[in-house]
Amino acid sequence: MTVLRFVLGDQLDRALSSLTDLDPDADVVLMVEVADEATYVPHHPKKIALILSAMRHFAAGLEADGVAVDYVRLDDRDNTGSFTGELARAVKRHGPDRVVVTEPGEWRVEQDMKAWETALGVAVEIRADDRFLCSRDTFSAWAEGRKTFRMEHFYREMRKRTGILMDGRAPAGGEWNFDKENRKSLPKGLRAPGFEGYAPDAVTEEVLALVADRFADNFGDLDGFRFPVTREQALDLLDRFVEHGLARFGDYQDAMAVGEPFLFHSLISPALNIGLLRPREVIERVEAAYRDGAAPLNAAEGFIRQILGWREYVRGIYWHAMPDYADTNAFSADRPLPGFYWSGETDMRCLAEVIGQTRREAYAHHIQRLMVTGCFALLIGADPVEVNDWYLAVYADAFEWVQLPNTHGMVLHADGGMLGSKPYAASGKYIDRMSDYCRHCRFDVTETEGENACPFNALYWRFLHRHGDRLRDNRRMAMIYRTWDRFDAERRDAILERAETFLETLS
Ligand code: FAD
Ligand code: DLZ
Ligand code: SF4
Repeated sequence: MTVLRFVLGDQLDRALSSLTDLDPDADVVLMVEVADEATYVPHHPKKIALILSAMRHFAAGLEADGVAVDYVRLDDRDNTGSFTGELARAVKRHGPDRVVVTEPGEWRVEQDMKAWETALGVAVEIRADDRFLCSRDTFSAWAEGRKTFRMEHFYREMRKRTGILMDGRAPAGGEWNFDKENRKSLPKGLRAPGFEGYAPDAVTEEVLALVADRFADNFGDLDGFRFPVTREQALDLLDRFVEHGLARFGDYQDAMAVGEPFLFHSLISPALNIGLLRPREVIERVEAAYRDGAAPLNAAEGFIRQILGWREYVRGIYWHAMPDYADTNAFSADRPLPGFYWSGETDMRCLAEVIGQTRREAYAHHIQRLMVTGCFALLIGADPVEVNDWYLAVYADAFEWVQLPNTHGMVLHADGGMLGSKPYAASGKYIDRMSDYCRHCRFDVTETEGENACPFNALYWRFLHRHGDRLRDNRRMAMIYRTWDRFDAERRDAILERAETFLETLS
């Protein structure tokens, strides 16, 4: 009795639900490199290299343990280019009694998966992905009957349910959230640990050559590839973060600085999202560091909230609200994404810095994604579909279950407030407070009108003005509308004119 166990490129975990009852004497593990997955958006070459290299290392590890792996390479002659086509060929090769898979991370792939049994004439068992701490059913039960969801409520439930960072029934330290302490800008002279990374071995070198050959025209540099591609390397990255980054993670979580792409962030998201690390082990490691006195509570709580809270929350929303979620566009935004998102060529230093770093590293930290590239897209009214495709393509950790709710929900508020209570709209003042970008910019962050004024400022007021019908009644925005209303008509007109003149330069 042969079971064909189909493992996808973001499921590289030996404890995966589809592998738990693997019989090495009878079963075959199928892994396939396919063109469809490499091209459904123009992924950053480092992201493609990461996934293919990690897949090849994972397959080699299984084989070393005596498991039969049927591995199809991207350049194999008869490769059909799709999951469905490759599974069909493998079913013919092996004649399995059944196929076992773990549910995928993207809705479009799940639709294909659900059709496999009928299309291929073989039993297909789809198992839940238990790498997450909140199952899809548990999230749906929590969401049932709520019109809007709030991460903070969900997060507290998760803390209580899992016992993570709890002292009995109370949150560790007496508070659920230490965010107020986590908004410091970077003091002069403080050095970040940097990211040394992992030198490519022969397997990765072969993948790099393939990616250079096939995806050279995609946005992004392949040079300097150093992501972890094995579980051992990913665990080492986690160790390094806990040792060198965690203690300061809380304080400087929102800070940004010229030439400092990583600061005190963990950089574990690509490894986490493809299965090389499990969220629970990451959280437990960080909680242990706090309990041992190696990290303060604001750092440990701030970090754990990102994984136990945000990461689980956005996944829950994704599966709860798809497929309609992808079409949401509450502000009817329809401006094409400016070309400089792909070229990096702009005088706005904040955007040039974040896009340049994204091109080099396939990485930007959360505040860069949210308050620089994200906030600008929100303020100009960029088309959510184009914004979405950009984020899905350019980051090594981007998979739709996590990227789409962050883009449509957190950044663009396209979902009308399902994920968050208000849009993260901000003027240049926020970027100036949290970074040194403005000091290196040709625009003046203190000005709102005139051609040298920071574009974020006038765009911010224009955004509020245009969407007053939706946002004025929001309690959290009342104060800012009072400020706008206090401006005299002449000033309001001058600001709106500055915004329109700037927008004309984008087309
Ligand atoms: P750290 O700052 O060290 O945080 C630790 C971990 O917390 C991350 O590795 C990640 O797993 C988790 N995390 C933090 N914030 C979030 C969040 N908002 N949602 C989900 N998980 C979170 N994250 C992705 O993993 N993939 C994406 O495609 C993605 N797209 C994003 C798009 C936008 C517009 C925004 C605003 C955020 C997006 N994020 C995404 C969330 C966040 O920016 C990244 O998880 C983080 O920058 C990864 O870097 P890090 O591992 O150094 O994170
Ligand atoms: C992103 C990606 C890429 C670039 N290539 C592959 C691949 O060749 N084979 C594979 O199994 N997975 C790949 N992936 C990850 C898939 O896109 C991901 O598994 C689905 O989107 C489901 O989350
Ligand atoms: Fe960005 Fe404005 Fe600051 Fe320039 S002045 S870096 S455009 S926020």
